[in-house]
Amino acid sequence: MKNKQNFDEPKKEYIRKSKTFRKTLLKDAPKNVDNFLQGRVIEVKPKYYIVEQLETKTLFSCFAAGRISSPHKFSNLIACGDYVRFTLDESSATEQSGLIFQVEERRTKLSRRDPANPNREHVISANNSHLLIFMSIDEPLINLRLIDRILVAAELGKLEPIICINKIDLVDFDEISDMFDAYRELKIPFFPISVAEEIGLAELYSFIKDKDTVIVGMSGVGKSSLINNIFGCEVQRIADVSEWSGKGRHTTSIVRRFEVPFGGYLTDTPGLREFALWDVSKDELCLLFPDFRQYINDCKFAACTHTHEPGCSVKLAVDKNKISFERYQSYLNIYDTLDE
Ligand SMILES: Nc1nc2c(ncn2[C@@H]2O[C@H](COP(=O)(O)OP(=O)(O)OP(=O)(O)O)[C@@H](O)[C@H]2O)c(=O)[nH]1
Ligand SMILES: [Mg+2]
Ligand SMILES: [Zn+2]
Repeated sequence: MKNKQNFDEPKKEYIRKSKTFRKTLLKDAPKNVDNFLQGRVIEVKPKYYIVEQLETKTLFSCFAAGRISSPHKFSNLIACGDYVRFTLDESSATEQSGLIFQVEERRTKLSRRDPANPNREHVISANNSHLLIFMSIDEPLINLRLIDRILVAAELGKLEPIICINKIDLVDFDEISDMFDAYRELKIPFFPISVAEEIGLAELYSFIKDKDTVIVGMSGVGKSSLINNIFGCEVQRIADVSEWSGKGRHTTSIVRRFEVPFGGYLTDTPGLREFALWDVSKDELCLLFPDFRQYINDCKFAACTHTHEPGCSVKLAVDKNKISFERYQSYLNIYDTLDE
């Protein structure tokens, strides 16, 4: 059976209690899960999950069982995109309702430090192939620091990054296009677009066709507008730009995965308020900046942090414009926020 190796008998230490469904606390997690249904979480609601059964594509509303077997000790139990094992809930009045008992190991993930608890990981979406970093050039203003931070998260989560700059109808993009040269040099697929004016969309769509992409970005940049454009109707609510105040307005509040009409999948996510990296130390950060890698072994001090030391090859490369000044600012900015 598909993915069977991931559903061996649950190990005791990995069995965690779920917060959402304590009432059905089981004495033991089930030992034989072969008869369970296999599915993928396609939507995370505040109290339950929409799970698509793998074989039939039937949708079920599932709660987390009282105890769930999961290989992820430090993160949220269930994320959008997770492969799960579930049973039908026979006590439920509706047939399309189930209980999730197991979560499979995540192959890739978009994750950050849980804003509510610095000791925990918050996985926003799991098992996607690509990460679409979605920004607007203005309203809200482009944030290069955030792009670089999310690029590090892509590297950590084994996701292929794509960068998309929306709302180019608001500026003369040719004038400012060189501010993105560092990403072009890194060979990251780069798409300046305007959803409103339908500029650059064909190129973006042909790139994401047949891929499994999660979109991430600040609130108000136009993520849901893009999804609606793809479907040609309002599948996701969007907020009028005149209502948008720059902070605190979040139109999309749940993570939701869509099968797109031209092939492939797109996962819409709520706008980010903050994005702190999870599970990266100060000394490994430079390795997550691919444009720094060729310089880091030539520094005068073996333990160079590339922040202040004399004879630092990374700083020298910045001075000679071989490393982008903005990328280096992002490195310093992230470095400051990390634990030793
Ligand atoms: N000028 C301009 N406005 C746009 C463009 N695309 C989207 N907008 C507007 O930007 C505003 C926010 O769009 P949304 O699609 O709701 O943004 P979002 O990223 O989904 O926001 P959250 O759900 O809060 O994360 C809306 O008023 C859109 O009409 C564009 O290409 N140009
Ligand atoms: Mg949205
Ligand atoms: Zn150095």
